[in-house]
Amino acid sequence: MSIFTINSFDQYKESYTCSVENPTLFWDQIAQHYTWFKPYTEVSRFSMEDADFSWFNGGETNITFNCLDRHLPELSDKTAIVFEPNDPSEPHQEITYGELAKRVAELANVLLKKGVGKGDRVCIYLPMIPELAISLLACARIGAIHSVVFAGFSAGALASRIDDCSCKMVITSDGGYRGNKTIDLKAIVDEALVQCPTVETVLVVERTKEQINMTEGRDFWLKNELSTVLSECPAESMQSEDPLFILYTSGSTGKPKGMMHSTGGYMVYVGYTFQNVFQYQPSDVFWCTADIGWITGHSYILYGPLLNGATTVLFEGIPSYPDFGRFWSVIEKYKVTQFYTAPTAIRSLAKEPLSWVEKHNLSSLKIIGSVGEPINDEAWQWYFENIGKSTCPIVDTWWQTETGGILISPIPGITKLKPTYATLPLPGIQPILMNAEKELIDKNETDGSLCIKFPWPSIARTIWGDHQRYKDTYFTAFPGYYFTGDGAWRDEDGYYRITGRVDDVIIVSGHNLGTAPIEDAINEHQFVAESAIVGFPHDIKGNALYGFVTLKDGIGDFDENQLKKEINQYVSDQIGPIAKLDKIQFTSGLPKTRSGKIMRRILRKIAEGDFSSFGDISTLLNPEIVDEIKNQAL
Ligand code: 7RM
Repeated sequence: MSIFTINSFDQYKESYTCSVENPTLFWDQIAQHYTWFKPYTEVSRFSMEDADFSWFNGGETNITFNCLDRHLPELSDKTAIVFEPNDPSEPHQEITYGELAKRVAELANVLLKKGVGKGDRVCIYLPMIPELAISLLACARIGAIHSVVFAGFSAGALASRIDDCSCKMVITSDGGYRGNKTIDLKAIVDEALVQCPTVETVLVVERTKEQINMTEGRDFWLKNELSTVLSECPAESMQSEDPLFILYTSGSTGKPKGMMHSTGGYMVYVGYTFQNVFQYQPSDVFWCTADIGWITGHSYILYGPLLNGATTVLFEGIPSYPDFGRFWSVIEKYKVTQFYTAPTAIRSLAKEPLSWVEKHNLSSLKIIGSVGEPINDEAWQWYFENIGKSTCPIVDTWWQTETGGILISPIPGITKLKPTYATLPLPGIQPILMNAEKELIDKNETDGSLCIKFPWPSIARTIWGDHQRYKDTYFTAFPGYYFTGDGAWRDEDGYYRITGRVDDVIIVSGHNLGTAPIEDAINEHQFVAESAIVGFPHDIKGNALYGFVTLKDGIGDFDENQLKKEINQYVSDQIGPIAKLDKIQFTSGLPKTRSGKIMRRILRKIAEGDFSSFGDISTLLNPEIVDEIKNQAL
């Protein structure tokens, strides 16, 4: 049997051992699963010191051939994409593999006609509509490099991303829907383009039919252009190392980093991990609730599912519209079998009455997943019991924009689960923990900085235009290893639990405290919805802990001081008295990035009493909360 699909724990161990002892053999076998126009002559070549990686050298392929053509004609009538619009009363769409192939070819021909070719950068700034998926694939079809910018970013954030990689074209829409709001995307693009001299053409998808400005000679309605082209477009033969896309990720400091991924390695790794982490079967309906504007959407809404001939749900809306039952109603509507979302969404829905869940039939679900942040125990249990009905395994998948695909995750039904643990590395992934002295820690039951010892096919190749920064950020802190920036705990079985970003570790009286376990303890309290811990300077302890806590809806009157005491009791019981909070501030929300991660750096400044400047908050979803928190700071 093919080793591509992991069917048992023994097979997992066998694959894992092979991947470590003979990575060339292992990845060669996995890569054989795909269609190569020209076979590769070398599996990989790399230097950790120079942050230089290449995979499947000499090989030529096209990821869209592997996503589309390879499945035709058998799957031409199978649904590739189910589009669920923001407004549930608007008809949904089911796009078959045959139709998707045609629409991708047509858009690819429009790109070619407008002078976009291999290696050119195309910025995609679209809501979660089918044209978004089609745009990425159309770029890949002709070898253009896509750079998707989440359609919630401001004109300034968009302009800097367009400029950084000098895009020749922007694909956008008149507007977009999100809950009961409409966003004037084209107006934002117009504002951004004042600062973007490299953009020659703007293609505009019609979505909201709102009045917009069209600049003569630059802006074109996509539907008019599509009527002028052929429905066939051969897949460009790409070198394995040719860039596939750039995706910007904002660190806590400095300008966003344009992480660049290349064709062959990304394809091989993402298809392999989709198959195994979600134990994909041909009749499944897979739903990842991320936006394609994030790496999770690139890898597990679009490329991973299509590489496996799967049906993938593309959801335009938000979890709270028209009501808090939306996710559960979509699962019921399409009989979703794998559901993949983020802890922030789980916590926000767990705050609401359970009746929203109970109204819907979720019996189609087989596997449920989590990604983006550590999932605390409270949220894990809620998700497991109420959504997974205590039968669906939870895959807590740890990975990054930089890693291209999932690195640490259970294989559902195969790896024994442990709540809040991402568990074990996937085949090909060699995690290690490093201590403060930069030594490798061999033993279990220890925490440290999480690094990866050996490259895997979908590791980012560079930061666009700044290889030095790539090296400095990921390959210098621990020479010879890839440094993830995350801290982790490894238990007695070798399972990994991600404890948060190491920048967020707080040293209290000489003890290193990760944020995740403390927040986990606080969230156990029945009144608490979410929490975030930061440190602030303290004369005696060096640092003390400051907690920002949001409460569940509808808890009525309560005694604040009593509740603070109870919260500290939970922390003391679970972590120890050392982790008790000096200050607890109740707030109606936490500052979050648009991808749902808590922006602790803002909270840290507030806790330190420094309200002068919060740096770049353009990626913040709810900037209004910053003032509220600041005004009520303790
Ligand atoms: C996929 C994604 C990456 C950072 C990463 C972690 C955190 C992601 C988990 C997680 C704990 C998880 N890419 N993170 N997944 N922490 N458990 N399962 O999120 O580039 O946007 O973020 O997200 O800190 O370094 S990302």
